[in-house]
Amino acid sequence: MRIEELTEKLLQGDFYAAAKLITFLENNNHSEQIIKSIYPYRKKSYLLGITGAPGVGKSTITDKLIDRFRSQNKTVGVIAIDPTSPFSGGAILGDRIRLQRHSTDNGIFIRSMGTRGHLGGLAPTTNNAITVLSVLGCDYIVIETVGVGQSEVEIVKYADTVVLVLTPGSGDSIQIMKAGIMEIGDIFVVNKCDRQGCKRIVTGLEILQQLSEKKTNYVPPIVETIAKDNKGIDELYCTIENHKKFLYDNHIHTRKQKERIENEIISIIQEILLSNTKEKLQSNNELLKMVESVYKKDTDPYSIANEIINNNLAINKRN
Ligand SMILES: Nc1nc2c(ncn2[C@@H]2O[C@H](COP(=O)(O)OP(=O)(O)O)[C@@H](O)[C@H]2O)c(=O)[nH]1
Ligand SMILES: [Mg+2]
Repeated sequence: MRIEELTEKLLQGDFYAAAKLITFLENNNHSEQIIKSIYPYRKKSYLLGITGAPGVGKSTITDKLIDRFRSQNKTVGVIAIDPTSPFSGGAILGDRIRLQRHSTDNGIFIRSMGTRGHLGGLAPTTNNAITVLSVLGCDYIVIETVGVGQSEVEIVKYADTVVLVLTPGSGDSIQIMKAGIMEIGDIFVVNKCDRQGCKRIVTGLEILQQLSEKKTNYVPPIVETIAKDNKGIDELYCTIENHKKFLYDNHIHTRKQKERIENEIISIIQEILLSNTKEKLQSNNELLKMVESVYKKDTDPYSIANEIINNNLAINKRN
């Protein structure tokens, strides 16, 4: 099917077209044409980021939240990004199987994406997939990403609500605690509360909460869950809705949307510059010569990088 037909079908709410278009975008095939033609038709989707170390229960939580959204007749798009399995061509099997039970429901669109082979990280592809799901008309778009603070998953920062999941026994939790998490999470979920050690995490978070209370007028709530048994999910759902209301009431939502567009533009610039430059350098072995001259101490990496960028800009200007 041609791109024009697919975008036309997407505008009519066709899931198959959405899936096809995301594949095109993932392979950076006609990305510009697709995005240009659909961008103005984005609907009012609410972006929910769910992040945390591998195995903390993000997919399980997403799965249960989907039920809550669906019971309100809301449509949901899920983008699961999994940089931990770069060779499997996408997300871990567990996600697929667990989320599969929703696959016959027309109000749910689920897509997993790997991070392999993307110049300039994951941001452009993820942004584009979000655009497709927004045009499709999803009321909620959930983005599941692994880890915090890696550049390729920074996209989650631009979600309207970021849910950071912690759990006892994952070493990362302690690391995350140190890394200024109050700025990352809008809501903290301590999952696997059927296990020992949860109280310790909750107490740690409460201390951080008190510290941050002095600085801002929003204090990220803590929700304790046992996601596998559907416990605490109702509370999490209400907490998300409360944060959503907070964003709208304080006009923060619009600001966030604009920040997201800013990020989108910058990531496209990065991608274009990087792919242009890389192509040119590789086409005439130029990079090898430059490596050689740095190796021989004739010059240094910064000077070379600047030279390449300036040449590139000059060429683009001429064209
Ligand atoms: N004990 C316990 N296990 C859970 C809970 N929630 C999820 N799990 C299990 O933790 C494992 C990893 O969950 P998953 O949702 O795939 O984690 P993700 O990698 O963060 O997406 C799975 O085996 C889940 O069944 C919970 O509340 N308690
Ligand atoms: Mg997962």
